Amino acid sequence: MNVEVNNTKLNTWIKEVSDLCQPDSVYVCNGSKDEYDQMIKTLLDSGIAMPLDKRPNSYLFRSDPSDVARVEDRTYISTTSQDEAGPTNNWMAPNELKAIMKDLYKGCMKGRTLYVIPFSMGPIGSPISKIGVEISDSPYVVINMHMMTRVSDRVLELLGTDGDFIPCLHSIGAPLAEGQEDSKWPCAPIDKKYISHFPEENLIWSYGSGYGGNALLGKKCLALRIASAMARREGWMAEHMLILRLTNPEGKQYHIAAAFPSACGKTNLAMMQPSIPGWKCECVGDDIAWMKIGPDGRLYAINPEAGFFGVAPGTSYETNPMAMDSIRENALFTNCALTDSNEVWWEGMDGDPPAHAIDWKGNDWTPASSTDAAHPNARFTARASQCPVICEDWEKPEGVPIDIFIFGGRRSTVVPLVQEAFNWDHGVFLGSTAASETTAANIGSVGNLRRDPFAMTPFCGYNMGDYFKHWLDMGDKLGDKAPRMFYVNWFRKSEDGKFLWPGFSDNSRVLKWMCERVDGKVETQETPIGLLPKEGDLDVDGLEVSKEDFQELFKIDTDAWKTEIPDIEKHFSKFGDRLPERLKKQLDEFRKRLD
Ligand code: SAT
Ligand code: MN
Repeated sequence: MNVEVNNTKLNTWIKEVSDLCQPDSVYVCNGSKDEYDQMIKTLLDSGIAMPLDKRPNSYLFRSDPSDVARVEDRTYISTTSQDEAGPTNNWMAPNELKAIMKDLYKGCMKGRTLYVIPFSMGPIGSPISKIGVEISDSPYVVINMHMMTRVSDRVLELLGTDGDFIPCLHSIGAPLAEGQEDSKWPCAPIDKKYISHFPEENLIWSYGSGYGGNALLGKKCLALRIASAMARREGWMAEHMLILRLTNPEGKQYHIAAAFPSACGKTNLAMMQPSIPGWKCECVGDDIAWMKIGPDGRLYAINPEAGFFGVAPGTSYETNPMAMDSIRENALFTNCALTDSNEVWWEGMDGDPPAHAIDWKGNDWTPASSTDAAHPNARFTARASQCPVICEDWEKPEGVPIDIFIFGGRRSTVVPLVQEAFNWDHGVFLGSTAASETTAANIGSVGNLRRDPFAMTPFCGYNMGDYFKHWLDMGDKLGDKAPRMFYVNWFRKSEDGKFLWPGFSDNSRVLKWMCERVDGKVETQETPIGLLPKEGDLDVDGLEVSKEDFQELFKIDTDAWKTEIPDIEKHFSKFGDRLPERLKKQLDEFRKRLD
């Protein structure tokens, strides 16, 4: 071990894991630039990292084609009783799951270095932050954790001799025999991958994958699955939400937190530059919000992460210039294509596609190829501090006060551009019944409609019926200080399959209407599904959307909504008696309004 660790729990754990996994060496990370550079050098020497000529200090990585996204089917919430994990989570009893995984962990780091990565989610030392330590045998994980979390020896200092932390054990599951040549992206086959959470003891065990949320354990595993379970016990919220600050031309600030499923535009909205004059948008976070009620009774949010792990395809100067500027240097790219001039490329990037490139699998690619050059879940990693519109208060320990909650998903039909909830309970009903067409962020089929309550289906660390109850309880506590709730759908399509709404910077028009609702400046039209903007209230100055398309965007087809009812009933029935009565009442009232 390169340094002495003084924390008793950490020392014992490192020893236990070393005995089990049998690495060649143990290295304790300090988060320094030197350490980062050293890791990059090792990755360059072994040909795993590819340097990019046009982006200083930036590198491309290619994963194994079997290891390209989160694996929800292999993700477990392991609690003593299955009921505690609930119907939306895979479950196995802790003893059983641990026995299987201990077998897999046995000798799994042979030929590799065990990295100890001390990190903080949230500013180091802040009362709302949580300390985790990830043990991993992947240098790719180390450099990504450097950007996505606060890795530092100050974390170890803070832990002292007896401080507590959340242990996050990760192995790619690919031991090296003596003299065996390593592959470029070692990992275990899909049926050996396990992403396991033990929320009763705040513990994470991940095995077999090196990609994103499966391996960077501070993100979905700690900051959502484990944190959501802690939040419920302790009376706060851990949500799959971006956080942004919108400032109107008079200088009034509004803070918005929005929940959309993975790969549905959170990063784009978080960094959006308004198309309406005089309005300003700044990013606080693009994926996760931790929220607590402050001394004034309002809800305050922090972004526990330190970087972005964003979907590359579709990101361009047209759709998200601030993301493009965030990744000009010091960025990591995974599963993007590589052009002949050593530059990354992906579908939807500005300009013409390159005449020739090497695709994400390492094969020759031309625009005539029948396959994508970049994987649809190709990602960039960059520090949040590199974002030109990062909010000056993004690291404020007390967070920013939330005025507006937005829920939504990807729906090509039925759901209008925007609606406001009648009240908190109705908002919780909208959040709990949110549905979205599936994306490439998970291994599985793409484009199927699934209910994804609050965009938390893959991330809720306990019974989702109880999670709905927690939302209702938080509303009761917040009372008239509760944020207003809205539901949006940027993705409605016309019959001939084109998007009806331009989205991106024009989403500011919808946000402006929400702010005006908060200020009581505009009235609404009441419909069976919620409150819609009155004609003329949505600012469409300078926007080229035809009258017909506009009508289509806001059309409420009662028959189509009636066909949603059986699906919502089926969805709710899964939760049995854990489904709060107040949501049953909401469904009854919805049914009546549609009649
Ligand atoms: O791979 S991650 O879980 O980090 C990205 C996502 O699915 O949101
Ligand atoms: Mn996400």
